[in-house]
Amino acid sequence: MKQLDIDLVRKDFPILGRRVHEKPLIYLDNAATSQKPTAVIDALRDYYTQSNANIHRGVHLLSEEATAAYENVREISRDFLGASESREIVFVRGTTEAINLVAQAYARPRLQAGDEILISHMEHHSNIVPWQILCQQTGALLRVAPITDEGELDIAGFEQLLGPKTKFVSLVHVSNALGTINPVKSLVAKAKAQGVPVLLDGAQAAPHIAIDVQDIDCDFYTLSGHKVYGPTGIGVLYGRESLLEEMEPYQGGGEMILSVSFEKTTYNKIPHKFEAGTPNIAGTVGLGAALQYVNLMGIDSIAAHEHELLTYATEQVQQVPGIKIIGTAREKAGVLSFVLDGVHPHDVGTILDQEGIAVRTGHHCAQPVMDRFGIPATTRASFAVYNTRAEIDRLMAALDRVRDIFS
Ligand code: 7TS
Repeated sequence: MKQLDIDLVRKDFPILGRRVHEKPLIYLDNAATSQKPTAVIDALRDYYTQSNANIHRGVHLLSEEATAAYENVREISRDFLGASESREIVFVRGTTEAINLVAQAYARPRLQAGDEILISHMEHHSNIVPWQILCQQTGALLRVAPITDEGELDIAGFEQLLGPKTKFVSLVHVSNALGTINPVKSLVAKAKAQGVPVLLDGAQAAPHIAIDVQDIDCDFYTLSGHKVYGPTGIGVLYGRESLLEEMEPYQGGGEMILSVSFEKTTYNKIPHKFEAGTPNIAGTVGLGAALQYVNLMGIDSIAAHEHELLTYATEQVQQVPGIKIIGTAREKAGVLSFVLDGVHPHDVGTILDQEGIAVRTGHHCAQPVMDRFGIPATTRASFAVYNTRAEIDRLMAALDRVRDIFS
């Protein structure tokens, strides 16, 4: 594993040079979206200045170049996720669309009233609401595995809910609100032992830890490009080949068909069957550049750096009187959520912003997590490869200022 030179890494991210309220930007809102390296920005620019064309249908050179670039990212994504076949990689808008696709195209035709879908109490809304919609459509029931006071999945509780009625399991790999890394391999094994397919929401895992879908043995896996240094509006759904083959299309339109007549339409092969219409070609090219950028640094080196930052920030925050960390799991990725006695998180966020520090405050689209801990919101600092200890020191100084103002 190589040791990263973070000063050099920071030079790859032009936005880190800007000032906010006359202070140097300290960007600690990476779980919402990460900043983009020059490699990604250049890939988008190069695509539009050199190769822009619609894909898969042109015989002209630009269309061939654009198609090759787009399909090459399928291969990069396959490799990034450890999938065996590039046709198991479906490009989508992001994790939200990926989960909705699986809920509607896989689960919906296979569920009956009384069947159960099992999720956990630490899911992002995008891994709750699509299943609630599905339950309304089918009469299936949503079951929610409990979490502990530390913010870990309660494994016994999960096992208890995993029963003969469970027809689908959908779990977050890394929690965006708590930072918890779930033991997905063993959870998948438990579900598979009962013949239940599993989707893993990898939106917060992809930027921080190595993923190998074959080793994990999940059936579906999702990521959002914009959280892993890529553009917005592009993400990946991995689906096990045999399941994708069985599934009906999600949306109809161009690209997803082989032939159309008013009497009979036949569908394209996977993965194109799930990519109706002109896709986000430029975004896909940008995603490829982002994943290659991550590969170049090494995901294990990124993880090690972020782990060190998290450990340091956790130690520092614990020394601030009146602060309580929400999410103290043994295995965590770079998320530090906390509440400060007597100060609303929005006020914390506003004062930090005045200091040039971008954090997120609120429920982080995980309201049930807030309910579980009996709080309306947290302040969340979330780390990326370009963050430094010095930035955490500035965060701590700014938190002192917050306490001075409110004392
Ligand atoms: N799942 C998890 C675990 C997430 O953190 C997010 C976004 C999503 C799904 C949805 O991803 P999208 O790209 O489709 O929007 N999380 C956050 C967040 O923590 N703050 O803003 C967005």
